[in-house]
Amino acid sequence: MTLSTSDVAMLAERLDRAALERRAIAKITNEFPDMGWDDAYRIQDALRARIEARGADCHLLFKAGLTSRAKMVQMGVSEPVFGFLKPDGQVSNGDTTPATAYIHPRVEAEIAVRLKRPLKGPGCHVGDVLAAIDEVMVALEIIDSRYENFNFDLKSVIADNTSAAGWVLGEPVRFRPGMDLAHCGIVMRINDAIVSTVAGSAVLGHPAVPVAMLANLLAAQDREIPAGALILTGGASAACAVKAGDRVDLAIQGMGALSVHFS
Ligand code: 0L1
Ligand code: MG
Repeated sequence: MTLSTSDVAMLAERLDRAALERRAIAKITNEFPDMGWDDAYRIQDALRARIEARGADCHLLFKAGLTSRAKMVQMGVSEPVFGFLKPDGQVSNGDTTPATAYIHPRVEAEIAVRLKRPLKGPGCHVGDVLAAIDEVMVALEIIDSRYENFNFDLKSVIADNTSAAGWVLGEPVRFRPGMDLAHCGIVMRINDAIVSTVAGSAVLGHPAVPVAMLANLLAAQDREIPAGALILTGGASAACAVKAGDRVDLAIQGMGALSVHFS
């Protein structure tokens, strides 16, 4: 830990303003190259506190990021990251969202899970996660790094709440024993052109893996993933840039489909 409490607050405010004003900024490690991993999550926590002070309740909304090999290669990193979703970032399935609501939006095909019981680490594993899942959903994450040209390192991106911006969910499907989240096919299309075809196993081998990792990360702060939590398990493919006029369709085998339009 190298950042003072006032630096953490200043950087959270900087990132919050950049998001509110849809303005890209330089990555924060340019100015604070020695900041630690815990500093990055301290800034993310301070950012969440600012957002919750405006009336948002984020305590059941989690996301994993950088979970697929394709995404890690795209961003030049080798580890997943974790953040939270903002309630007002949700776009209803089939709806239109203005491209101007974002700085430089990209979309990611994801599997979302909702838990029926809490998950607490350390030692949380895939079996615990599978026993705790109540529902699964097709999910599209709309990411929007607050950094110029998506140019960042892992610490900067954690502080920036892992580029979280928008999210779309399909209809919930009851999770049944034997439902195979690793081998389900995932197809994303933009304007009817297929932009990715992958399987759920692209997410760290199984989408339950990042959920277990999140529970174990939170345990270090004596926190847990509460019952009822929604978790976007991370992009199964590289992220695709979108612009006004684009329509995105996402289908996952056994889970259904969703669509969203950018105006
Ligand atoms: O959800 C994600 O995988 C995004 C993680 C942050 C990196 C990025 O902006 O692509
Ligand atoms: Mg994502």
